[in-house]
Amino acid sequence: MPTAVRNIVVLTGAGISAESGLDTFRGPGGLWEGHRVEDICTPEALARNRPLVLDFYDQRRAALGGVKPNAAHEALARLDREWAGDLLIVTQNVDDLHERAGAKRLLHMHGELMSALCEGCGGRASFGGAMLDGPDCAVCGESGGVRPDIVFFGEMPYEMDRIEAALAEADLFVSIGTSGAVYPAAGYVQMARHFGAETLELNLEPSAGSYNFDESRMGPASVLVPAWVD
Ligand code: BJW
Repeated sequence: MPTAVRNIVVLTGAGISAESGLDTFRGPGGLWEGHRVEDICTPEALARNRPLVLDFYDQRRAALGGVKPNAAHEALARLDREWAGDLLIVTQNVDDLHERAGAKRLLHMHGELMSALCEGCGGRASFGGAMLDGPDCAVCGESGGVRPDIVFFGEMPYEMDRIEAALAEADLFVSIGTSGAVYPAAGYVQMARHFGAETLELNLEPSAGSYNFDESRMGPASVLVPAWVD
């Protein structure tokens, strides 16, 4: 790590959880194989076929019980514990592997599988069951309007102000395991550069925006992330 670095923003995507056994979204064997994204991951799809969407996320929530954090999540948790400067880990992932590894300075910009969102009151509450069973909102008590706390296409990601403030102060921006196909996260490398940060990509293969990074290292996250952190 260069000595001038004090404030770090880390962006993670599905690739960091791939070696834990969770499928990525794009490419062969991706999560949406067999599902068209527009059938699952939009507010319109939820309105059109609520049971299909609830079942898709119920299955993914259940699958979390069978996986565990890998060396890349653990290395970032170690960085979180030991880094004296500012650090923000922004994950696009809806799994809970960063927090299970022990990361604290973390936010989930695309929501969380283990959380429920009430369409009535807007309340968010941790949730570990099956939504197809028809849960009540833990905040307002109403039934029928609880949905996965997931940011669908066309919806505003969480904590945009906090992320952009951290990017404006960052000395180093590191992107791990993301294809750079989905905005606004795909634009963070340019934003960080604009504010003067160095930029580093750690990914299995060059992402869509690879040319925006000062440095790109290619390989599995379980190898590259510990090598970068330690
Ligand atoms: C490894 C590895 C290993 C594998 N080690 N690496 C036209 C132009 C620009 C934007 C738009 C547009 N039309 C519409 C938009 C906006 C839209 C968008 O970006 N669409 C694109 C498809 C073009 N975005 C939105 O709608 C967002 N909201 C929004 O924009 O609000 C308005 C706004 C306005 C102004 C400012 C700010 C906001 C919302 C996006 C919501 C995304 N939701 C999802 C689903 C989450 C729930 C779920 O899990 O089901 O989030 S989509 C899906 O993609 C998921 C992911 O978080 C996201 C990113 O995917 P990710 O993580 O990059 O995974 P992959 O599979 O793509 O890549 C994995 C990578 O890992 C690969 O590169 C592999 O090589 C690598 N890898 N194994 C290291 N072992």
